[in-house]
Amino acid sequence: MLGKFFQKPDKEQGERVPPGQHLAKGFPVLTYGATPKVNIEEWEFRVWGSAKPTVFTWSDFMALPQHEFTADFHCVTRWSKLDVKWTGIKVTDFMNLIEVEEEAAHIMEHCYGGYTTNIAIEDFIREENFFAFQLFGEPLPAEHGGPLRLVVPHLYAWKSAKWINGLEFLKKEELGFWERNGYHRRGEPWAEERYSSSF
Ligand SMILES: Nc1nc2c(c(=O)[nH]1)N[C@H]1C(S)=C(S)[C@@H](COP(=O)(O)O)O[C@H]1N2
Ligand SMILES: [Mo]
Repeated sequence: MLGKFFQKPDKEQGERVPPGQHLAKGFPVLTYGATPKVNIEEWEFRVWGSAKPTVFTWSDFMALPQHEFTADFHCVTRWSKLDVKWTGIKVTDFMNLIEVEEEAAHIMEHCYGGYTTNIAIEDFIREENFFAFQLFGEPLPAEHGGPLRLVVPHLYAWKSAKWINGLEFLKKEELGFWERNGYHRRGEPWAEERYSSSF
């Protein structure tokens, strides 16, 4: 295995690779099911649940400030990729557009294709989280989540929903697709929160 699919990190990089992870060669694609094809004219993003129901278009998103982000990416299947370069919109800038009820404590991320993953609001509204629409200066390829995906660098990458199209605000935590199938509810890579202890 080592050699063909993984690179040995140098010392400085090694300190950035969480326990039990190896550096991937290239940027693997990890999708459960088919890659949805979404065109930007029909693309919509919805907010509902414990928040004022609102629908956003592609141009609503593109009107927000755009930034470049460099982030490390850790998949629970044990590969990591350091220094991924994205262009996107800060989650905190998007949050200024919506009205969330005070009792909301959790979010279900929804996607074209039906994938879901849950996240606590405090993990979602971090300054370094973003919605990405470019990868290494090119439009985000469909297999990596284009036209738009979420990136949450401090959690395992299954929380970084590809083809994201909605946020459902929840008063109580509910589990998303992988979390119902045994993955950890939070998924912090440095603590190796890989699987739920009840599995
Ligand atoms: N909609 C959707 N988002 C998803 C997934 C998926 O199957 N569907 N897989 C997750 C997992 S397990 C990982 S590791 C990353 C992989 O992102 P990549 O394919 O761009 O490397 O996307 C996450 N987001
Ligand atoms: Mo993953």
